[in-house]
Amino acid sequence: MGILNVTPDSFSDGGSWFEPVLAIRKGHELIAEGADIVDVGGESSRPGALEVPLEEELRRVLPVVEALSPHVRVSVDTVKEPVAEAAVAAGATLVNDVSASLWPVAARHGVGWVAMHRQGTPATMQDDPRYDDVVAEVRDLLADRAAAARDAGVREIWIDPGIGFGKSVEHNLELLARLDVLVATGLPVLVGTSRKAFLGKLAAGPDGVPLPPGDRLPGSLATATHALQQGAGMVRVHDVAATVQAALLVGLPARTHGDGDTSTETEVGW
Ligand code: HH2
Repeated sequence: MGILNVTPDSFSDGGSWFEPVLAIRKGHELIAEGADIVDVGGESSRPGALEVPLEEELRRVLPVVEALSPHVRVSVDTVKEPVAEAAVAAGATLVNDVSASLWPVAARHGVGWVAMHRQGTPATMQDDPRYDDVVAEVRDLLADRAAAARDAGVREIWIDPGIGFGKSVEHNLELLARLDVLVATGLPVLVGTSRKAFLGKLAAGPDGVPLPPGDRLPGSLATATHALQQGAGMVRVHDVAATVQAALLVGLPARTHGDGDTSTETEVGW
């Protein structure tokens, strides 16, 4: 799943493709790099982010969804029901829901739904996140929501531990280390670590200064391949080409738009 933030303020790519024409071009790049899904979002959910008014979020997201959906599967990254509704009408077939509450939209329209776990809201979620048992609490919440969605008739349900959403560095690492617990629910698992702050903190130099988002590719690749090896069915990433390559190199059957069979290709030179 390639990330396409049509926002001025996303934590790593904010403002880079805020104009629809640039966002659509970026979407085509993600497709060419091997994204199976392009995830279009019009509101940042980074810690401290402010809510975007409904009309503005619709203005950002809809032209991009409409332009890309004939070419690739499009998901809409929103917590607003009217945005999810409108994006589905414009061609999105997956609702990526960091609030884990929009399953009625997916049920009404027969589209897929991603339920992500978060504690708190972006305004305060990183202040002092606490859990007795982060892995069990995340699993239980997601399993409950998935059961409600299934009862409502949703057929495609993904669960996502919500790395960085009301979680300390240790919480994130524990969730990644025990991903098997989520996989054991039998629901397909999506994981999003790409360029997130905990990677910058873990890789901080001797001065203790965390790496900025643009320098977090190594950690992003390591955690994405780890997640896939632990049984995640999908990773949500900014750097699609590098992630596909990393997944292939460790022997994972990364899906691409071809048939994925590279065995007959001739190697030239080194
Ligand atoms: N992370 C972000 C946004 N949406 N959706 C799912 N399912 N899982 C995630 O981990 C996830 C998500 C945050 O990353 P990004 O979109 O790059 O940043 P921002 O929220 O600042 O736009």
